[in-house]
Amino acid sequence: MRTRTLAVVSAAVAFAAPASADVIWDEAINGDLSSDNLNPTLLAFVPGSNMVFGSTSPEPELDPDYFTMVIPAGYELSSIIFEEYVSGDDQAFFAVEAAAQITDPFDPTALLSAVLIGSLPGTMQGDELLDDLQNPNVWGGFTGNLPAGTYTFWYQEITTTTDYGFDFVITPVPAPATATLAVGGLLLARRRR
Ligand SMILES: [Ca+2]
Ligand SMILES: [Ca+2]
Ligand SMILES: [Ca+2]
Repeated sequence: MRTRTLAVVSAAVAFAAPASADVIWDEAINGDLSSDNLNPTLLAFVPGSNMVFGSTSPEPELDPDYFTMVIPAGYELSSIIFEEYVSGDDQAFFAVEAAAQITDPFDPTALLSAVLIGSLPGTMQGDELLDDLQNPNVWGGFTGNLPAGTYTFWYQEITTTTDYGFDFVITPVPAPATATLAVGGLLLARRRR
């Protein structure tokens, strides 16, 4: 059984929290993730595992879920595991923009990547999703891990109620030869744990 541990949800203390398999947001506890594409929920992602659980429903009104992460210098998003997917439909929509918002839900131009997940092999519960965002079946794409920066994710299902969960894994960037003092400090703090 999965143990859901609520992590501190505050941008101010991001990366001060311990690195462990934390649930950083669970809609059953913390409430709905923002449905406003221009004002996503800012989640305090930490090095290591960051689990986000939620649900969407088309009724009484459509419930898109938008949330923003900030990856600091020296780190990268290296994995997104589809932890949970319970749906009456066979697929759901998942997208990311390299910004603190989803600029326009009706225009994919600003999106970094958009995919349909939950139906094809490799996009099912338990699967890695970063490779699908890199090589999307809907829009965009990118090469390699997501580097330091601000990203907003968008999850949506329009036909049925859906429970979902993601584990966003943030790891130090390899090859620290060019690391700054600040990054070195972060790495040192991580090694001490
Ligand atoms: Ca929502
Ligand atoms: Ca929701
Ligand atoms: Ca995959």
